[in-house]
Amino acid sequence: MAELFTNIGFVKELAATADNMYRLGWDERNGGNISYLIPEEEVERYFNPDHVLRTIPLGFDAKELIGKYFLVTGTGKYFKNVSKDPETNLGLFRIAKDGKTAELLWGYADGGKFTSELPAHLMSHIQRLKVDPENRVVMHTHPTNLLAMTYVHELDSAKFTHTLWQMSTECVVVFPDGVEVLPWMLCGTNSIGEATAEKMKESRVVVWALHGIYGAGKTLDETFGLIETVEKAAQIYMLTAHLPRVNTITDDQMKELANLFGVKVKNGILR
Ligand code: 2HA
Ligand code: ZN
Repeated sequence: MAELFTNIGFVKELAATADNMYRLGWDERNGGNISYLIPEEEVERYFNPDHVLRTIPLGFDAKELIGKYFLVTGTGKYFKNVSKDPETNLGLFRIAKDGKTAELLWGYADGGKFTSELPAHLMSHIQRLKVDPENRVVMHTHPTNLLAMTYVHELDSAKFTHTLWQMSTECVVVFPDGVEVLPWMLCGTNSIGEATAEKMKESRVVVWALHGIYGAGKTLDETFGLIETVEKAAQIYMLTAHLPRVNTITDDQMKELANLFGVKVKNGILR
């Protein structure tokens, strides 16, 4: 039975995403975490919703998400191990009627629990669902170049966004809502969760300075692609920041791109 569960589409999909992220060097040791909202009818194809293995306190109030199911990476677990042993490294739970408890239906097989960053994940889901009812994914990871960039670039969100947009032609089209940057904050807390969710009102990408990134989207592919694009831009920045800039993408060119692709760019960034 356990083996059967590892063949479920959404479990395989999340494991493949963790593999890709690990392979790119973004998720050293237990770095990174993913939460994936699974529609009730999908869950009920495989699981008896009345069969709760155990309950785990959330540590905050997620009443907006009561009854929703999430597949989430485990605390202390390594991305490199997810596809080898999904049942230990992932868990599928429902937010209980009190809004403050996770009802585990599958996973965390060694007695573990969800990521320490669950507040930032669930608070971000709540926020993104208000902006986009189809949002299903929140992803946190430590992309190398993006992290490096937060050591050498001003942390002003508008300036950071403008620099990233200049770093490759497709950026303004892939993340027209830009990135929002948070200063260094203590991770794993409700306060960084609240700050992240607040930023998620404005943007699907939130940078945690000197730590990593949060991305949100409708699918795992889309969210991974979003972070991949931001990270590629940061890589170009880190490859060129110390060299004289001879050429650049101008604001007018970015406006032309936005017009061509029909995207609305965040206000206050292009002149
Ligand atoms: O869970 O990345 O931010 C490991 C982390 C914490
Ligand atoms: Zn982290």
